[in-house]
Amino acid sequence: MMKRLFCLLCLALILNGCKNDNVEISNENSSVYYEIFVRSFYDTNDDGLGDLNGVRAKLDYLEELGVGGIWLMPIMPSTTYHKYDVKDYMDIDSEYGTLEDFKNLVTEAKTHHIDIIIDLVVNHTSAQHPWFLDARSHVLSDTCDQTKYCDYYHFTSERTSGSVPLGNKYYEAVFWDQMPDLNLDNPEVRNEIEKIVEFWLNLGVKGFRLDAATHYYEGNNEKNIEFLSWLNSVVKEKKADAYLVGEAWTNQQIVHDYYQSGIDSFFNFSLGTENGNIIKAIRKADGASLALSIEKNQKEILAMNEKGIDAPFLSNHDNARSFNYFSSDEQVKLAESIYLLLPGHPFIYYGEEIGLKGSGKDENKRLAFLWGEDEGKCLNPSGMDYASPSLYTLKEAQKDSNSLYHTILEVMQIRNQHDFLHARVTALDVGNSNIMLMKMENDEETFYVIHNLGKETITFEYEEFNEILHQLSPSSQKSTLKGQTLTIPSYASVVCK
Ligand SMILES: [Ca+2]
Ligand SMILES: [Ca+2]
Repeated sequence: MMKRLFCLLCLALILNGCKNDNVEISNENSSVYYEIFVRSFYDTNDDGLGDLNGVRAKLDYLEELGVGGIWLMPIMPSTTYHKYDVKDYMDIDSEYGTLEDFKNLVTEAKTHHIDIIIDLVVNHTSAQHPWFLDARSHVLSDTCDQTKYCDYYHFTSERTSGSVPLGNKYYEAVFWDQMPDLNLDNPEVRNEIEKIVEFWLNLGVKGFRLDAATHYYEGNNEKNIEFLSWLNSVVKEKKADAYLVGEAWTNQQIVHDYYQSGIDSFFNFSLGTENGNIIKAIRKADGASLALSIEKNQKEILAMNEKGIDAPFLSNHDNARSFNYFSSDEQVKLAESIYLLLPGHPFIYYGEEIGLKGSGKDENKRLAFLWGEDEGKCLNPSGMDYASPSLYTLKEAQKDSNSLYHTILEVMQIRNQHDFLHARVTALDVGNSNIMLMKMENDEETFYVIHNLGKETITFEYEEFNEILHQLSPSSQKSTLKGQTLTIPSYASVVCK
């Protein structure tokens, strides 16, 4: 009974916090994905390595957080801790569990309204993949005419940039000699990829995160777009509502071109990461320019693909943790509320909600989630050298109502009450560059998202404001609307209609 009362109290607080009584807050329409490095998330068999059953064990947690999808970093058999070198595209790495575990995860995720997308790494395989092992032995015995697998890769007689020697030949391996690049021009390779995507779609995945999309054909964007178009048709033919998000880690103009492929989303690297527009805008207190860049970006995406969807994020497994970007807690919270209240599919990187830290070596960016209890605890990747990984554990963060965790939870609850996914953005100028004001329109409603990136409270008038729907403030000072005049404290956010 006590527990029940406590829960009701929590719910009342949450609803009150959102200033929207009688609204059931659910993740059912959430368009926010949560990126998980399975190895560092939650361990269920006490070997210190997170596993698929661990992800399943935390579906309640993720549903409560308000996410609607999970991106699982590579889960297929591999030789490395990160598993971006795949040895077998149709199985689960034994460190993470079994195909049975995967099926259970997908089934249970559905009951939590959570979709699963998995990392699809087809620029290269592992050098231990049977295709490459076969090719390798035929290259070494100069009998490539007796196998089809030499043509799965790029063997050359001359050294090229990104190639490594093997016998008297070279093979393309742009990332690492243990990651040979596939020959994506070979119809047999494309046929294999088709079988792989079919295999996972049949297991119930919503779609795929496409690793290294700018490297498919090194330095050839035109061919990359052609390959992505092909992959998009292959997937959508099998599952019309599949979701595909590409990693095209390059400048924004090129990313816009990639949208021609029909791939739903590409990660917005210009916006996120340590050098991205959100961080720059907060440092310069320039919300007006940020709003303009959001509007412009969306227009350019839609010009290339009318169904294109942005995929904003702050950080991921290849970048310094976003908590490292700022000196003040208020700025971190503001960054979260800026990107989590944008159109599209925002991606939270696991641990972001507890202020997990890490920069420098890749291992440091992929540290164990800190649940604050022994149960489920994972070992950090070996080789990491980051001293103090987190401000707090989840347990501590949940107890502290001022924690980043609570800010993110609140932002997610706000987001999930509106159709942010399909909102069209117009940047509005209020004559103060600290203010980021975006008009958002979807088929059902028009609303306004306002952030104050400045250090002072700002008061301004905007004729279309009627009512504050939701607000967030890092201080005890609240935003107010009198008539059409809004007063918004430093680093606060407001959603108005
Ligand atoms: Ca384990
Ligand atoms: Ca390649």
